Amino acid sequence: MILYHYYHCPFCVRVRLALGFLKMDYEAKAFSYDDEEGPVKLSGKKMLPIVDFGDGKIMNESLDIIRELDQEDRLSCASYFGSTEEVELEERLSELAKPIHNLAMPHWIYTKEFSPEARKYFQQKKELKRGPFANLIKNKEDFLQQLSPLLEDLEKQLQDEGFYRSDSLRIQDILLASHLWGMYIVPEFQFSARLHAYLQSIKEASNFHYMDDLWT
Ligand SMILES: N[C@@H](CCC(=O)N[C@@H](CS)C(=O)NCC(=O)O)C(=O)O
Repeated sequence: MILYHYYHCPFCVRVRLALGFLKMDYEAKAFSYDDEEGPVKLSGKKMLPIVDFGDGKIMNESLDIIRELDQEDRLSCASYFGSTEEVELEERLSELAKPIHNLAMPHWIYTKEFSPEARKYFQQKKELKRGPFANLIKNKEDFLQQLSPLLEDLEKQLQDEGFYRSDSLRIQDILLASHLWGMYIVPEFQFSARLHAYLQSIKEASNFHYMDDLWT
């Protein structure tokens, strides 16, 4: 099985967390963000993650991939997909994603993942929707203020020394952690001790190393 991914991409991180938690063997191949041809050749569109299952099946869409991977329901996908909790969590994720992406994007492009060409490509594409990255940085306090109550509320949903409304790690935790992870890269931000402990416990259970292999 081969996972094609971008390091920073929360949807790709979802799949990496799931693969790690499920202890599945796979090869990870990162695309440069400005490589249009590579993803299109594999799946017909420039969108990652893509998983090549090795039996002729090639899939896009992080949630479809995770459902396919979690055949034994170790992430409790069966009770999550199609439930009111899915609707509620999707709403929470999209609220979180707005400030997180505005805060993280200008910093993602200076991680080792991005060549100068990939950085330019990403910035030009994202600025069409969000405006100049320089303004995102200038307005960072606003985004931090938007994020703060969302994180406070999220923290209230975590069980003592446990996970999101549960004692055990479930798909919900993978979806939350993959979006929150981007904030580790924002210099002006610090997670609360509880949220940091939550994310680290997911990292440990999923043997997740965000960008480690970029340095080997
Ligand atoms: N619904 C998709 C979303 C995936 C997605 O948005 N991927 C972004 C990276 S975070 C992408 O590949 N964008 C390519 C581009 O905009 O050039 C999923 O859940 O897998």
